[in-house]
Amino acid sequence: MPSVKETLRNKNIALGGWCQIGHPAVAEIQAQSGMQWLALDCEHGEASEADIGDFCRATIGGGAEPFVRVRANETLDIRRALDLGATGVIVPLVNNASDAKRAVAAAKYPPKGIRGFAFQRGNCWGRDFDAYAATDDTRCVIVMIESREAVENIAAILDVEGVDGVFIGPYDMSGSYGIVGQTSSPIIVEACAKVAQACLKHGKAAGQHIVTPTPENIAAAKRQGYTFIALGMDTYFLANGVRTALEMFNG
Ligand code: 3PY
Ligand code: MG
Repeated sequence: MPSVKETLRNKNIALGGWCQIGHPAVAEIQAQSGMQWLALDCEHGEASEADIGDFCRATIGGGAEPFVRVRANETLDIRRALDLGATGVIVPLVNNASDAKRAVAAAKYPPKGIRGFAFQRGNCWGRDFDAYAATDDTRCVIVMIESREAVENIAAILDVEGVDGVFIGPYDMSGSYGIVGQTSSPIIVEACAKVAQACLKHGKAAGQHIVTPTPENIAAAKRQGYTFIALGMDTYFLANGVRTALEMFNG
């Protein structure tokens, strides 16, 4: 199977899963079920930095690529996620080109960036040091567009070299437009369409999280040209499965 990076470069859909529960079994199950990539949510989930290594082991063991949504656009959060074996980072709250440059710099080795060299899990604890250091470009930097400011600056953000694509955060975006939680309001729909169109124009991947998948929202995401798609979420699948079984039981 091509890597996520190659899939996105070829303008194909890279379908992934979302892990808010830190336990590696949750990643293993989603990976074994056929997801191409999984993201460990260190911003809003239960996972912490100490969970990243085992998340990467379980995800790769299950046949998927490990991504980390880092806690914040902080150099060390991005460096640690990659060092622990993530092949991509999803960076929250990128509002302008300078935020995007900061995220890319953290993810790239000099001279392109400021990532520190070391023996670490990502390079098999040093065994593959040279090969790993020479392949920065195989790893993804996805920036989150989740504010009005980011929508207004979308062209400048996409112009930043090293940004592979964007991932829309509809909830934060709704908050920044003063309509908290109204993610299907025409204002947010229009903002998302603007972002998706800008991605198509710049040849970069447009991403979104279909938190509660339905035939309609899946069809809409495909139609609108999104290629970096997270489908569902561990917590949602679990709660939904429990509710469905209870309904079946209770008639
Ligand atoms: C948001 O909607 O703001 C998110 O970050 C979703 O993951
Ligand atoms: Mg958010």
